[in-house]
Amino acid sequence: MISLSEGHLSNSGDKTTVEPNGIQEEIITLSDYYNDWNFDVFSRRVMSSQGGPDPRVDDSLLNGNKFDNDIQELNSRTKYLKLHIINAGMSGTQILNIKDHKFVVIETDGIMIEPYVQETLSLAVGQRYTIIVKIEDNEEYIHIINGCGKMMGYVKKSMWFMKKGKQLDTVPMNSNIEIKHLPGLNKHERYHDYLPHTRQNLQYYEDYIESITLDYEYSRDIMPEYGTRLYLINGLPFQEYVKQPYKFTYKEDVNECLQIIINSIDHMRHPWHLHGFHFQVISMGEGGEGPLYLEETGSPAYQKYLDDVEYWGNQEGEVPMTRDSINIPGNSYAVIRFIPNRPGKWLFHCHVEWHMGKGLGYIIDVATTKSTTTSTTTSPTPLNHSETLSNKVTTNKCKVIMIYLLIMIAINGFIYFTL
Ligand SMILES: [Cu+2]
Repeated sequence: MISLSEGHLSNSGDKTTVEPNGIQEEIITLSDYYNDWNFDVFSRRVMSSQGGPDPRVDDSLLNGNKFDNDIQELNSRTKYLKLHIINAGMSGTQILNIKDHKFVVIETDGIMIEPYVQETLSLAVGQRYTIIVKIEDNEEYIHIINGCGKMMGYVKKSMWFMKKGKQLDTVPMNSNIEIKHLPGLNKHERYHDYLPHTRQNLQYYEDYIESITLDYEYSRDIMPEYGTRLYLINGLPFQEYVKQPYKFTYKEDVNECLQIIINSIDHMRHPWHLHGFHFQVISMGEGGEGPLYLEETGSPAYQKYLDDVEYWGNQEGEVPMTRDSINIPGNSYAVIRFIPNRPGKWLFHCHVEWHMGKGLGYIIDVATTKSTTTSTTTSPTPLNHSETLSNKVTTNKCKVIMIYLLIMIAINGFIYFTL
């Protein structure tokens, strides 16, 4: 059995050299599943007048199929299983455990990290990881346990990597495994632990030129323009930011950093994803701290933010967790920083597709300039809704559905051409 302990691999004393010819590389995609076509779920349930943001999850998929106990071959000479794991679902957080094995996480959302040992992985929608599992000489199978989050509990599945000739009926099935009791299960983002590998020459973004605050909540009432309840960011749904994005002008000779404070005025976790950039996670709550406002210096959120800023200031040469997707707890906050140096309109949104359709998205419109002239950052101002209100509800719903469809086509295209 492998004697790794949780934490950074450099601290565990295991200095094994990995031989390239002993590595078996595989992809595992995890997804929630709905019996109805997602367009129907969205238009008939989520966007109806009584529709909620979380339709019932009917099942889960591992590598695109619904089978429980699916078997893949473990090559006879495999010494290390290298798994690229992707939560490609619509909504559910995915839990993944490899029975009786600790594994080493080496990559988060495309960023190589200092090897980190753990027992159970929690993947919010959109998150990606690469892990390494050591296979002992006498091992004939690896049992992967997966829990797909749904409103009450998990859809539980297993898959197996087995050496040729080994039969499923000869292994212990452990049907009494409880996902919530898996060892080392922790849904909080490990932003102090998943440190980018120093070879990538990244630097901690200590200063920022601009800080914006996004408060998000679910509207109390049905919004007449849309005929359903929507998520609002600073009082507006995503559909309004499509028309009026936040604008940022980046000066190429200054390397300016943008800070975003995301405040959850909501009881649920939401997986936020930024297009176009990796961001550094400076600080995050664990749930219940309440929102962070830089002028409210007595709040629990501000104290945690202050502790984290001091922490990173003392970490010589270390860079905070850097990725493009994080799971923000309810009644809490996150602080991210990045260099917005690519021109374009970039989506920043909850990766639960139902929530994005219901308004939980934002757009950052980046322009770049070579000069050091004054930047023209502008916060969105409320639009003239009297004009919007006069439009027919059906017109707005059609627009929402069209935006949703375009996003789904883009995501499916990405998955199709990259996997
Ligand atoms: Cu969400």
